[in-house]
Amino acid sequence: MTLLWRPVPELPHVASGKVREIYEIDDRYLLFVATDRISAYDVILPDPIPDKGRVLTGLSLYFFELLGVPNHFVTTDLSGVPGLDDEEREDLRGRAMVVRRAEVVPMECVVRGYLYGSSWREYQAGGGPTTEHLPPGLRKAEKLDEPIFTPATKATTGHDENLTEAGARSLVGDELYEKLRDLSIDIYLRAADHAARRGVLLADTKFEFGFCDGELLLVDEVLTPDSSRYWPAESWRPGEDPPSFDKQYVRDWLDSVGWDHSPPAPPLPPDVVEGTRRRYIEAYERITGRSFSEYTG
Ligand code: Q0N
Repeated sequence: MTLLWRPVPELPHVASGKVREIYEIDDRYLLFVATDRISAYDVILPDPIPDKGRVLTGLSLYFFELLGVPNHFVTTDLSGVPGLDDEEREDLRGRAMVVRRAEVVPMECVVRGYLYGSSWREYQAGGGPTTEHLPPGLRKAEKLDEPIFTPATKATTGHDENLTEAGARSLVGDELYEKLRDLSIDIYLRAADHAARRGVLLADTKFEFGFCDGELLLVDEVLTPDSSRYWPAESWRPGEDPPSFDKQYVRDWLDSVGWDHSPPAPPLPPDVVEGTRRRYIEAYERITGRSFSEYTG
């Protein structure tokens, strides 16, 4: 079991997320790395969750293959990536993807099948950009009759900002808006159906798209617990807060020690790290129906 906190390949760094790192291989390819960092209540916790990055990458690979939608994934074989020593290659195994470099569309393509999170907050406050087409009288976490497309802008700092339909159309143009909406909803429906058969509800998810050689590609990570809200089907009740499949365990511990959600977060005891790791692995195994130890080899 190897840990990855801050990968440091000798490659130019392109972008950082809270938990992901992107490096440049050359003018056509990037190295997309999921680290073991974890955030809770929007704060990066001081301890990594071993194998979390592999769970996320394994889920992305599973869905890229299942969906059959044109995407940026090239290979997980790092033997052709220059500038890595053997130890770095081993640390990155299973959590790094070589991807095609694309021109990323500046809009997060969010699809929601349930009314929760920022959409629920808007709805409850009397309506907002993501709820403009919803009927009145819905409860928190209620299943929507049809999934809704609720795109957001990538805020460079702080939170993403939900767009109105008109705002999204003017950002990317009507033609691309309609293509991204239809494709995002179609992917959501297929993934939600797949997860539901395995006892997991896909409450909402976020996709990113890009253009490469004139082709529209699904980029970023897909349908991971970091880009999606997964709920155990048996604990979902309309009107209540369902537990997060992956993060509830660590959130409950953070709540139990009275942390006020302002950084830094307290260090995690080893049993909380291990319990959280188990939940991520369980999410992988439940959603894919595959064994995680087979994935990691
Ligand atoms: C890219 N992001 C934003 C880190 C990742 N295939 C690609 N080609 C060119 N650029 C990108 C990709 C991809 N994927 C995407 N940055 C660069 C995604 N961030 C969000 C925060 O975490």
